[in-house]
Amino acid sequence: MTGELSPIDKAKFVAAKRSVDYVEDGMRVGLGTGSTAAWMVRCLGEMVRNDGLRIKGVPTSTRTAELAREVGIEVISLDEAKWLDVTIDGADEFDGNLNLIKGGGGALLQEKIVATASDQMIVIADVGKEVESLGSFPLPVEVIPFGWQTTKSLVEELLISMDVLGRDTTLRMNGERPFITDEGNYIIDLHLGRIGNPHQLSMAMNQMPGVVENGLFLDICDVVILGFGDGRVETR
Ligand code: ABF
Repeated sequence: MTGELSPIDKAKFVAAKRSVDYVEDGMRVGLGTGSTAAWMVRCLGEMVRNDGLRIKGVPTSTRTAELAREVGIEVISLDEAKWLDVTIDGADEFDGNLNLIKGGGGALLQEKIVATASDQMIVIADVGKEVESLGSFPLPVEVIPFGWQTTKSLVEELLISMDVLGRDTTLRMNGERPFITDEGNYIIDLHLGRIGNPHQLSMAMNQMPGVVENGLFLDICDVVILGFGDGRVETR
């Protein structure tokens, strides 16, 4: 399954491989999105095909749904599952309190709904994702296309009123056109540098009518499995 891997891919792979130890027969499993989560989906697929593992997977994006079916995992919707035993997903950044920035891949809304509906959320990451404080990675905010420029201005005003260091905001593009999420929305990336009070920022942003959700995952993650380029794995 792996062949010759670069150190970064090896780090992602070993974290993903360790995470499937948390999955037991009969579980309903939230399947994350991104390159690290894709390794985890492939590992689970191998266990389904070779070891007779019986699980039901709830994917967090159309990309993950396709991959899960391809590797032999039974895919159901969150409404069919109602509640999940565990969700395993990647992240863009995590801090010492296991708070996260997610959404670099554009799937933050489904990822947050699925993670919140799980007894346990496990994050798998390469060592480059560990930070002292969140914010170097641009914070994605999913917004309704209607009036997105007005919403963007309101977000900028909020950043000023909250004295956030960086205030640059950009509409995420896909070539010449805005990037469109699985739910048909846009994403505005906030280049903040450092987020002093993530709880306050998250709550204030989510009160704006045009904002659907933001990429701060606070008090949701239970465990981070961290992979290193030399094949080591640590748990936070
Ligand atoms: C998803 O994929 C995201 O929330 C995060 O943006 C991204 C991480 O990607 P990768 O594992 O490819 O670094 O989990």
